[in-house]
Amino acid sequence: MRTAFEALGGWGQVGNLSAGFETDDEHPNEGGERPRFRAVFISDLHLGTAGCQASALLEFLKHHPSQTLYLVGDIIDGWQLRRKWFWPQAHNDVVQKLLRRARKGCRVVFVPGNHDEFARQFHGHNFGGIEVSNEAVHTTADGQRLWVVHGDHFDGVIQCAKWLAYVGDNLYEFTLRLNRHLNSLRARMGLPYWSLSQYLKHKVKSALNYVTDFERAVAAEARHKGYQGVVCGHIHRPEMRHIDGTLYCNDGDWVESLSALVEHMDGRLELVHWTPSIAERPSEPQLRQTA
Ligand SMILES: [Mn+2]
Repeated sequence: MRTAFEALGGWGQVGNLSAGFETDDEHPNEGGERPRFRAVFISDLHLGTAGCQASALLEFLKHHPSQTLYLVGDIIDGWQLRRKWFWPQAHNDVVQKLLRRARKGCRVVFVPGNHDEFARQFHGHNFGGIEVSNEAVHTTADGQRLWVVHGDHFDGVIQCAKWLAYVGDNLYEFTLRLNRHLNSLRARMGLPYWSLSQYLKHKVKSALNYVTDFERAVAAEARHKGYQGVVCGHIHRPEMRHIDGTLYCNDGDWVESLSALVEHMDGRLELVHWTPSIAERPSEPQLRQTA
């Protein structure tokens, strides 16, 4: 029979005693450090869909303990879950990890997006230490005030939301494959060659225009509201740059880009692209959900 000491991992307990923040229960010797970042911003996890890279996210969170964690929308994909229930263990682990983080003293702020808009009615409430707020303001160590918002409200402002279907290289590759099948079928039916990829290239171009328009619109609104910058998500396009003097940050997503925005202790902002360890990588790229 295993002793209680063995069951708790033996030597790992010592690490537990000294750890203040964000001790990882499974790996007590790994994550038991004080927060190394002032703030971490993540969005577009799309938990509840097959595209969500939950284990990579868990790894990332373990390596990025922070004082504040912003969940910038589309965390749980209510749209997909309503259609088809999909909830593997790893998705549970993410939710548990977030709750545990809040319990260990990290301020966790959830800014709902369009896929989890059901949470918007809980604005101002607190669930297990997680604050729900439809928008937030983050002040960096060097005094910059950043507006934190998911970004879907700008869909209505911008013409042509056709980009929705065209974001993501995997989808593009899939379309090229489809193109081959389609044209062999057309050939058998005696129809001339028709290039789906040409058609798509035109569409991708308008998708890129959409991205630029989105970025400009969000930055302009942040400026209009008197903020020095903005942190958003929604379009699954990680980015950090100044647009007409306003800092535009998009923390990306955990479906495609595996990216986050972090604020170092000195107020420096950085876009982090997470590379999952070999063991965590999915064997084959899948068709992923977008925005
Ligand atoms: Mn969204």
